[in-house]
Amino acid sequence: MAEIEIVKDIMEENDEIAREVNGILNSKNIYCINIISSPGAGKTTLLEKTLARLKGRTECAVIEGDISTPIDRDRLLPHCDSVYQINTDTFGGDCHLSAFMIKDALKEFDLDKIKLLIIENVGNLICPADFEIGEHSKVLLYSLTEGEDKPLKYPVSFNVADAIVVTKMDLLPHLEVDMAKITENIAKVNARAKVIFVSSKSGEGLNEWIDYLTTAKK
Ligand SMILES: Nc1nc2c(ncn2[C@@H]2O[C@H](COP(=O)(O)OP(=O)(O)OP(=O)(O)O)[C@@H](O)[C@H]2O)c(=O)[nH]1
Ligand SMILES: [Mg+2]
Repeated sequence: MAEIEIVKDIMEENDEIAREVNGILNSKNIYCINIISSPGAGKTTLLEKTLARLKGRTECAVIEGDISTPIDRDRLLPHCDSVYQINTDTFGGDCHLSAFMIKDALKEFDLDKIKLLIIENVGNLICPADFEIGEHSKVLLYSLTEGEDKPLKYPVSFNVADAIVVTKMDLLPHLEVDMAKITENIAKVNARAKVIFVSSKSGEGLNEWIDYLTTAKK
């Protein structure tokens, strides 16, 4: 019982800080998305392409979340000056980002110069779905190589998403993947999310993704 109370307190405190973060972002007119996926679904690769396309159009900042290493930050720095890496091993190795980490990270940016804040959460299809971090929308990436059953096995992550981006579409000819099943299983757990099919390698769907990102409303 006591353990349940502690977990409840942690979640309530996190939600309160998330509301604070959201308020800061709103006061600066910054739109924020939280990208969630399993490890390796293609988050950083999609961000490389996204930042390259948005250069000169939209002022972006990125917060990278990983348990350790600055690898993803270093991949994005050539495309964007404002990239900050959070390594959760300094907070005990959490498998997700928390709102207090984002609140601290905001101090690293000139918020008057940013229009879009993209947060790449720790690669994990379970914990990030439970933690609000002040974002306006959650985007779930789902790569073709993960199999058709993932929406059914990880329903919470799929359900909280405002948009679901099916990645690595260029691999379709090489995989035994049933696209109808993928679409059907997504719809079973989340019928309201916008679903976008992309390949960061071939460029398929990237225009639609960029349109979604730049026209998304708070
Ligand atoms: N064929 C193909 N491979 C891709 C695509 N996008 C990413 N990859 C590959 O998938 C692997 C993982 O990509 P990342 O972008 O690092 O994935 P991630 O989700 O950021 O990974 P973590 O941050 O570790 O969770 C890399 O080898 C990429 O080159 C794609 O559209 N097509
Ligand atoms: Mg990554």
